[in-house]
Amino acid sequence: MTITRYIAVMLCALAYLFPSLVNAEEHIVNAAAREFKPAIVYIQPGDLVKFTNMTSHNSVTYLIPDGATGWGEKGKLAGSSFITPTLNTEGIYGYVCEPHIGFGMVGVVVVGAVSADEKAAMKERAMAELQGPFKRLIGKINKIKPNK
Ligand SMILES: [Cu+2]
Repeated sequence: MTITRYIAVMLCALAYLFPSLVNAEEHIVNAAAREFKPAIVYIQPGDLVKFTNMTSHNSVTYLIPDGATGWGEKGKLAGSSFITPTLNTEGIYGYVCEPHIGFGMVGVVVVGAVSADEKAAMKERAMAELQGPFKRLIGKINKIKPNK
């Protein structure tokens, strides 16, 4: 077996064993003047989100599903663009732009399938845990369309 063929076979095996490495999709959210566009994105487990135009903004999760890992660093601007880690845990992720939270610059990422009950549970958590302008995330959670 030539080395080229060996490498080709190994790559096919890797793609078969770890489909998320191959199929991971990058979803773009643009930071407009005072809002994220789109403010609600639906992605698949293993995908990630890239925030663009972030020079004067940040993106920090304030609500994440149980067992999930969020993103962003509190109190710090994101730089020109910012890419989340691979999002593997299904559920609703609520994030805010801290400098513009007063303008309602918040968004949600829905990973995988979310039921109406899960949406309601996350809304309840948001109402219990979030303070002041951070409660603006509740409005975005309200607009999520359950998909299971
Ligand atoms: Cu902002």
